[in-house]
Amino acid sequence: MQVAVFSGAGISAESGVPTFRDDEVGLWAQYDPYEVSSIDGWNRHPELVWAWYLWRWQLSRRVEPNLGHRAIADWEQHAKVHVITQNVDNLHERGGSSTVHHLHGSMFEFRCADCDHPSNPVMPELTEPVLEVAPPVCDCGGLIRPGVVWFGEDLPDGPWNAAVEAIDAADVLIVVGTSGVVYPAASLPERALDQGKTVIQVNPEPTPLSDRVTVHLRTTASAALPGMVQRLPFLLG
Ligand code: BV8
Ligand code: ZN
Repeated sequence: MQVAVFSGAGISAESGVPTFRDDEVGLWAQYDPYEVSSIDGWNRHPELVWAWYLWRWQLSRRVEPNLGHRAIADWEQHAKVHVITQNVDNLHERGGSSTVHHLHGSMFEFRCADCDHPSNPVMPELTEPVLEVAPPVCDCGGLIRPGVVWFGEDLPDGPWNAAVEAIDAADVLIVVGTSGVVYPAASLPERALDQGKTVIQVNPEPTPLSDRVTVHLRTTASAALPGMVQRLPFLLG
């Protein structure tokens, strides 16, 4: 059996990572999230964007994978599992998943915004968020940026092609913790539905997919996913 999992910020929420649409508590609440996660925002005020990522990077290192991440990793004992994530944290990998496709990159990778040279910058230990921090500078003079895909940037071909292949090969798709509004990522569950596949959504709230999915479990990832591994064979008949 081949299982594909399509995840968003909601699966990291229970680990203590604010979702993308949470009202950012504190300093960046005054900014439109797209302002600090778009290529235009970076070009306008790199120090604001760098400080936001620095803070999120700090948060993500201090939290642990939750029961949802670990359940998805446990499924690998029963099926081939491809995790397709929009998240830029590394909680799926730390939760034990071995095949993770990061459609929107990773906040744990850095490169020069000008010459693309990979970078491993010395990151200051912040005890509290700081609104603006000057990004490190590459030897070429360019600014160091996080290895994430910002709004207005193309997705990386490798993870995208692997995700499409995983969707096409899957017997069942689990969509967990995403509001399903960001494209082209959000087109992947639609692709599975167009192919007539079983799609199970796990989300306490309705999403644009709710009317089309096979089953919408209106609950959290950590409540639904651990028990699902036993049910999957029955769901597939
Ligand atoms: C692209 C990385 C081609 C950064 C992210 C105008 C100009 C330019 C582009 C566009 C445009 N108009 C539209 C576009 C396309 C744009 C887009 O889709 N915009 C949307 C807003 C309409 N897309 C792009 O720009 C993409 N690139 O199109 O390239 C191109 C190139 C140039 C010009 C034009 C086009 C790139 C998009 C990638 C952006 N990067 N992240 C970072 O993370 O720091 S997006 C970011 O938000 C996330 O990665 C994620 O993908 C996205 C949505 O967040 P979610 O993960 O869904 O989280 P959210 O908070 O929204 O929802 C959480 C859900 O979890 C909720 O439903 C909640 O109920 C649920 N939940 C909460 N708790 C739990 C839970 N579920 C389960 N259990 C729980 N406990
Ligand atoms: Zn450079």
